[in-house]
Amino acid sequence: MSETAARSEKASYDFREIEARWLPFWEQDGTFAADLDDNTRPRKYVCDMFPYPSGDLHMGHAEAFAIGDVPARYWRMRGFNVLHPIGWDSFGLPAENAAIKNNAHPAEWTYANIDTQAASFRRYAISADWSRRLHTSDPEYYQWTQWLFLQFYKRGLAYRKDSPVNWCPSCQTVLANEQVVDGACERCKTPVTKKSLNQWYFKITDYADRLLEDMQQLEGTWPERVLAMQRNWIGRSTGASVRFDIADDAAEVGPIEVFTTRPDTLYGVTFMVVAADAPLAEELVTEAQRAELDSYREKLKSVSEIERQSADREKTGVFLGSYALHPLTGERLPIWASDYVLADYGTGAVMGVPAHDQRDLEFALAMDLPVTVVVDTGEEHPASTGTAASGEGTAINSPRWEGLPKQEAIEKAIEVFEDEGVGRAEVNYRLRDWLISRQRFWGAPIPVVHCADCGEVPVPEDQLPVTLPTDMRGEQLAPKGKSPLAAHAEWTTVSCPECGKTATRDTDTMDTFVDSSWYYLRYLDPRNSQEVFSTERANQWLPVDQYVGGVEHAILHLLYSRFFTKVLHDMGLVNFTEPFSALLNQGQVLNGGKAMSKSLGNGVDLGEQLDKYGVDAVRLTMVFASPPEDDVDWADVSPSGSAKFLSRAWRLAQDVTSAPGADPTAGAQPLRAVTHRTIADAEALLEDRKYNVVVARLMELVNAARKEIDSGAGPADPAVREAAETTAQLLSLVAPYTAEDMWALLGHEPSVANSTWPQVEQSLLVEDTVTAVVQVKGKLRDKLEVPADISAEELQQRALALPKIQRYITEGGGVRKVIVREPRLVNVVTG
Ligand code: ANZ
Ligand code: ZN
Repeated sequence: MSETAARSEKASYDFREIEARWLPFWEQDGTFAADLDDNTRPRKYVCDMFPYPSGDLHMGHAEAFAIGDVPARYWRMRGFNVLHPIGWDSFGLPAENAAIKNNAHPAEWTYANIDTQAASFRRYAISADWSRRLHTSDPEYYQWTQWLFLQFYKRGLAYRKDSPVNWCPSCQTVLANEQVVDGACERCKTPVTKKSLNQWYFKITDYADRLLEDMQQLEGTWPERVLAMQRNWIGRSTGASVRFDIADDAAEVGPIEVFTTRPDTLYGVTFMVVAADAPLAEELVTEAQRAELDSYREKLKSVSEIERQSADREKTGVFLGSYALHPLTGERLPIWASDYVLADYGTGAVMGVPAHDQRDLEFALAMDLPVTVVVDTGEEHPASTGTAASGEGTAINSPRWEGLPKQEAIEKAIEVFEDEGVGRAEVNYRLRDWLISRQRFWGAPIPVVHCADCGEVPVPEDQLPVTLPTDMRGEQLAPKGKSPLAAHAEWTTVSCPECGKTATRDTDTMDTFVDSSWYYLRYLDPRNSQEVFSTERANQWLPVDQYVGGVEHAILHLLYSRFFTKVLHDMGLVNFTEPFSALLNQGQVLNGGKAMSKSLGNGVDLGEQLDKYGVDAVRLTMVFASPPEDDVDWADVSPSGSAKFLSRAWRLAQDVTSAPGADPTAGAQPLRAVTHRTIADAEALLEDRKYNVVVARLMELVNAARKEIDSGAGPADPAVREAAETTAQLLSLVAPYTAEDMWALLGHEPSVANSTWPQVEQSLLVEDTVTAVVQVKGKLRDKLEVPADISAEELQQRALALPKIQRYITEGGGVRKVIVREPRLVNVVTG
């Protein structure tokens, strides 16, 4: 049936009617379901970072998903077999807190929110394949999260250890370093304390080097700042480790190993410092000094990690009473304990080189320790200026590498260490192992059983999933310093998989970052109950061609996903080593220059915007506002302007009177040139992800077509049809409802999303040119043909390159000034 016939001729643009017409069509048609077994077309995988079901969709989702839909729809029209799935990251604390408050089970809140978001997503008309929808809190999903844990465990990549952890006294849970912001819990803002707990870790440090090196694959397709953040987080330092024996009065302890990036400063060591909260401090302290150390350590407990690391903090410490021996001179060096040395970096001990390290200098000045200069940097004596001499220079007072410049001195020092057997070259990383256990309910239970006889026993794979109990609710989920699961005797009590005796389940659940480290693989095979995913499909479809999401995930989520992919690669499950070939970080949606927030009262409700302006106008506004990477300030944009443009575009389709298939070559050539120039430019702009410019160009095309209808050849001109069809196709990338309706009005079968991208006619692309004149000192000297839209820089460059003009310049004594009036005039002032 032709849609055109069914409608009155004078109908006006009504987004509600259009939305109601097409949403059911796409759903019934299954327009966006991917056929993964179709090997006839090249593949593209577009993945949006999946949402957390915190409530309904918000403006940030609206922006991210509008942006991610552009390449997905574009590639589809270009003939690719496009996979564009959707799912939910549905484990996590908020569900649990809501359950406690409302005397419910976390699943109730979670799945209710997912339903709400799913309805909004459908209305928002993302070209998503709903048949592969997944939720990380479904047992069908977390069974495989647990299975992956077991594989990590088998490979020695999952282990337990006691360690001081960040503890939020209010959430009653462990926090990863990155969940501690300014010394407080990221979620509830309570100051974080330290607590020693037995915790599960993933050994991501084994992959530190590969995580760094493989970034070469991402150069140019990931934002440079994200790569820089990853690099910093991994924090590779090269240097040496050096061994210091303990002086004879305490010979049964030690030696102390230190990591240093400046082995060339060894002769400048005047003291040693160990982390006050490390076991080493306790080993090294003499009886006489023990009480002092204890009281220092007590005070330290209330100091946050951030404070400890802040550079301008006053240095404090305790002399431990013992001495180390300088490995080359044998000199006795006092050993101190201080909080500026971190227990979990390097070896937790440093050699104090106050002349060349600022922190050591401050410590030496505070404790009245000697400052020995061993690199001549030309700077004044650090003890008198308070500033360490950290610049380049040559070694002095350093018998074994006297006179060598810094880099050579470093190399020589390492050689000497190796010869003397006191040290060696070493690489150190800031990256720590990934603490994955949480003492919370709403996560994937760690599939391990603890048996009095057998110890730690992994749950056999055929007993997965270890499901969460469904009969806990409300107060039963409240944090009590250990996992709420520990209180469920029936759940925790099991027979040991190895010996059959009564044993207990591990009651910790996994960090939700574990769930999100592999979901992009599960999308290929979300209902597979036999394996985690199909290797064959994964190798066909991944790496993801375009990953889209917020820069707040620039470090952890991406690092963990990269780590998972490498482990899966090593297990032989995938043949690639990076999960995401290209990454796009969309900007934030602001209102009045600030992030939207409840406390500022500047929030904008997405639902209201959609009701008022329509889905397409909101989507178009998001994409048109700025390049995708930049922020969008909702106070500065005009969704009503977008709605007007959409109605203008739509009217084109309504006005066209030529029949489908009419030959455009008979139509108005200038309009055809605009149409084809728009298509050609759009292709380049889309590859370049300048989606906002595509919209701007589309607006020009609509204007040109309107002009042709109103004051040119009129609505029967087949060139007008061509322009309107092109508009519908390009517009479908951002405003799918309007575009689909236009497509139907133009007499085509739906869906425009599956239409073939228009072919550019090269012959129509010849540029408009103009003649520019070049003057030297006001006299006409030469002319040249240039594109009408040439830039001032380009015009100047071309003019100055003319041989004639160069001659006049040389004769005139060189260029003094150039005046450019693009595209028609360049005047060179010489002398
Ligand atoms: C002596 C020295 C002399 C150092 C000098 C620097 C300059 P990055 O680059 O961050 O890896 N260090 C080592 N372990 C530490 C710890 N647990 N807590 C605090 N500081 C520690 O830093 C390595 C440098 O940081 C090491 O090199 C050590 O100080 C210090 F002119 O050793 B250096
Ligand atoms: Zn046992």
